[in-house]
Amino acid sequence: MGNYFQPEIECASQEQIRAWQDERLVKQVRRVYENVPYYRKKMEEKGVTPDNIRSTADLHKLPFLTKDDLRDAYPYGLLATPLKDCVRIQSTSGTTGRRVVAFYTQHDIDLWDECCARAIVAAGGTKDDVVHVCYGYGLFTGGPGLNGGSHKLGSLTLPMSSGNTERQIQFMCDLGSTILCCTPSYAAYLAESIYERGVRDQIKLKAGIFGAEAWTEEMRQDIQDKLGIKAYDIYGLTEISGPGVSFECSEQTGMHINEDHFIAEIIDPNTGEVLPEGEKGELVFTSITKEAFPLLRYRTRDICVLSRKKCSCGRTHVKMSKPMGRSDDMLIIKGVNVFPSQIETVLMNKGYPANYQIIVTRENNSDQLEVQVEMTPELFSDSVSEISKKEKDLINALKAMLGIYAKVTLVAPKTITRSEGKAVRVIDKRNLYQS
Ligand code: DLL
Repeated sequence: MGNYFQPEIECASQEQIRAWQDERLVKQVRRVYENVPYYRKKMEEKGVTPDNIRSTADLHKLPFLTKDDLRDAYPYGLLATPLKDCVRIQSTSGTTGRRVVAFYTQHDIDLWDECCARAIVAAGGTKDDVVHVCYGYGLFTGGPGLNGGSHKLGSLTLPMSSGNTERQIQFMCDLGSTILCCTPSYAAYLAESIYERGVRDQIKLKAGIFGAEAWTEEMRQDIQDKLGIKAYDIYGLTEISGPGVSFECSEQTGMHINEDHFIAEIIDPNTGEVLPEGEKGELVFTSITKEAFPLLRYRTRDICVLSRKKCSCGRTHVKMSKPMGRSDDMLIIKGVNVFPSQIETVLMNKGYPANYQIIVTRENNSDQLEVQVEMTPELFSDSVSEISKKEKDLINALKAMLGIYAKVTLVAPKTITRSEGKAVRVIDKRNLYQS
């Protein structure tokens, strides 16, 4: 239990942060080189030895790791400690190919819990809070991560896991949950369900810590208004530990990366070249304190911008923007790059709820984009001609945003399946047509 706003670390000077990173990187590279033959081979192929890495200025000399490497090295190939020193595994939610399995020593779990405790504190949490965790538990890192952070802080932790919305709301009312942790899509669903049951005045929530999937500023506003809370973003990935790699503070303008544990770079996803601060590109992480599964220069595929602009909360750790898409889930439709977040922005700006699905098909060798959007009960009671006017209006707004035509279908309330974890927003059927 303790105070997890750690100003001596989180508000350290840039020089101090750099000094920690330099020292930890040098040690980590040597450890990995000596203990992970898979990465040593990659370094040798690039003609790099630990002697070439004397500070973070040399980071760019190291080879990248990708998800393919993790699959090739599955399950033990990237372990840097003996398996007997590991106490836990977690795994990605990926459904295709071989799963990614990450290992943790007790030290790794302690650091991870600390990162999540910092996130809860940055959202206004204290030991007096009741932290309602409805991220999934088990192999997914969401539940265990926030659970660990809440314990570390000494808050009362409700390990709800996902699903059973009725029980979630009941516990929220009965036990006075003050901080909600779940995916933003589930938060939106909970907000809708709380409203329908007319129990909004019985809940004591003050903040939410939402992540694991992309969500827009418009969706944040909607959740904040509906639940009467402040909604904070949290980011992370299984390969680098889980949630808490970065988190939002009171400014709500990007997420501070825990730079005492992770070095972030932004690269051009096509050339691999490191980009200067402020440029948009793919986020790459090097974990400098992890023992069991320390990945060096891991390409996340998330597209972001980093900023060292002074933050009003006092924290000095670099901030990453909300991921603006993934270099691998950007859709190319009729040759045009389309990010699902652009579509969400249009829908939310037009006042639609965050229940939508993007369906891509190929007919006669031509890509077709369809956006199915759920109507609110009020909209649903409109006349057919009114609804078709609304569809036309959305088609025009999407055309202005994306530059291409999208068919819009307004569907009845509650017809799009709700997610209790990460929402399935995109159904790309084009692969089905490939021979
Ligand atoms: O989603 C870890 C997590 C759990 C983060 C709970 C936050 C809260 P994975 O399942 O390995 O881990 O998925 C990692 O999810 O590379 C991003 O593409 C996406 N992602 C995670 N957080 C955010 C976020 C967890 N705040 C992948 N905004 C990452 C947008 C996010 N995308």
